Amino acid sequence: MTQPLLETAAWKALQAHFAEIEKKHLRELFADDPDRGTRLAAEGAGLFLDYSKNRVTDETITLLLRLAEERGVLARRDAMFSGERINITENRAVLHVALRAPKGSSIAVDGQDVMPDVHAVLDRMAAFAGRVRSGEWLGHTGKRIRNVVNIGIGGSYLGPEMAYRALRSFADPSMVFRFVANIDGAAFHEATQDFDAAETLFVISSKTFTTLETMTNADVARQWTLAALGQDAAVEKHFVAVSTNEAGVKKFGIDVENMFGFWDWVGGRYSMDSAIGLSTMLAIGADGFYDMLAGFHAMDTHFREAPPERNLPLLMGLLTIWYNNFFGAQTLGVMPYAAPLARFPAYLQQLQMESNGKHVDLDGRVVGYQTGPIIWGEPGTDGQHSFYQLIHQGTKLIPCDLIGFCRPMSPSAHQHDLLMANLFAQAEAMAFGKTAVELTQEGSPDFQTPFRVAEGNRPTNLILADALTPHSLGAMVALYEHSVFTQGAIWAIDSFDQWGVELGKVLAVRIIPELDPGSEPQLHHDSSTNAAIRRYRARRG
Ligand code: G6Q
Repeated sequence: MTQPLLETAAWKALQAHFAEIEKKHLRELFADDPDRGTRLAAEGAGLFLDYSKNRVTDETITLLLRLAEERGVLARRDAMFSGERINITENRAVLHVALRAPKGSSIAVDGQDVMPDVHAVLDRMAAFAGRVRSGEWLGHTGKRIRNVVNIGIGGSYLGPEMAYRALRSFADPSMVFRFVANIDGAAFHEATQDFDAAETLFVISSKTFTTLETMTNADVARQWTLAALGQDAAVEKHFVAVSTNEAGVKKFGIDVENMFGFWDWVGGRYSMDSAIGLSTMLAIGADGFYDMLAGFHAMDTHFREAPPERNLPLLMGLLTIWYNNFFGAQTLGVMPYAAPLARFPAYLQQLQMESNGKHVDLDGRVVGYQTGPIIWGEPGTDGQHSFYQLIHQGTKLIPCDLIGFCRPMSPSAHQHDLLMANLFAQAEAMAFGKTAVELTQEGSPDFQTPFRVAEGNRPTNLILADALTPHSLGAMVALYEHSVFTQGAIWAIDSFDQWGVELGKVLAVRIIPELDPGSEPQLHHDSSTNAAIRRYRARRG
């Protein structure tokens, strides 16, 4: 039995320390400690983290690191890297770190080295991607593949879509990539309406190959292809699968030669660097994909080897605990100052909320403390013109991660300076705000002053990389993966299962036949659900 979190010495010390820190303003912390802006920073895997604009002192960090030690975070990290079955509720190893370990390394699950299989799949993916990109792989009618549609949902969708958008400037511009997740037929229709089936490849991405949304969309895709190309044989040239379920793939009619596998020790939300990343590799090529894996691996190595006080994921995870459990912050904002990272907050939403949205600890006890925060965000500067108002002057504390890149993501260096000026200004405004005295000095009319006061003391992490590249994207995703890991280890929860998702997967199945127009079902739900189903049946046309 793990010691209950709230009874640990480090937790109690943090509680006492919090009572002091809570009253301190970042203005005071900076005034008393002029070096903190350079001292409270760390670097790893090409990423720079400035955490000085957090409501912490050196003592806070020492106490948080002591908490990590007392909770055995680093021992659990080592257990994960060595292939132990740390996902106890599913009795599985958690080895996404093996997906990006270089050739020649060895990582064993139950005494079996998994690395030869990992690289065998990567080699097959690279060969396939090379054939499609070069035009050697042709569609059923002999046309070159120009369009790729990834059909998958959740962990089999968010990573590939996020990565494609982020790395579009590295992608083959002669090919179009789309992503279909939603079971709403409108999603498939919208993604394919301007496509020629003869030039379109579907990548059916599903770990289980049973997920209702994905299997429904895959069937629709097959009908759409056959309606245009006429023959069953077309499936072979226009469908490939990414899955762990060989039997399911065969049953669907995809040749297992065109199936790319992965393993039960890869969680869905940790799978964008497995074969689930096939669409990413088709877009940016095998070299680009390997570069992304190298970025992931560099952060893995940093997490394993950097001393705790300079360990980026460890520090970020602990800061999340600090706000979540001591300040009572309910949410964490992630604002990438990079338009190509538009889907990064959504990606992190799943990574964090599915991993740490748990209410029971590893011993099966209901936790008596808050676990995973709500993650949300939009790219800067867009968010500044909508919800930042609440961050600056509302009543809620919202710690934010602000992410930026030193080199422009477009030919316009000037625009990039404007973007980054906004990032730096927002971090400054959130920390230091605007006092009544400053406003008066600036000529603010007295009647307006109280409304214009911005209290400040809003904490931020600044994450900077030199450029948005496959490598830095990989490092950034791994940074958040290991921060999520750190939080889960402190809370002593299983960050790698998802029983709530499994529940959702079965609920709709009972209602589907009740919506069948030809049936007269006896409804046995609650009165609200019964009424909603009846209304829908009567009005759907
Ligand atoms: C991820 C979750 C979930 C999963 C989807 C798709 O960690 O388990 O988001 O990825 O439900 O599942 P399949 O890949 O099996 O279709």
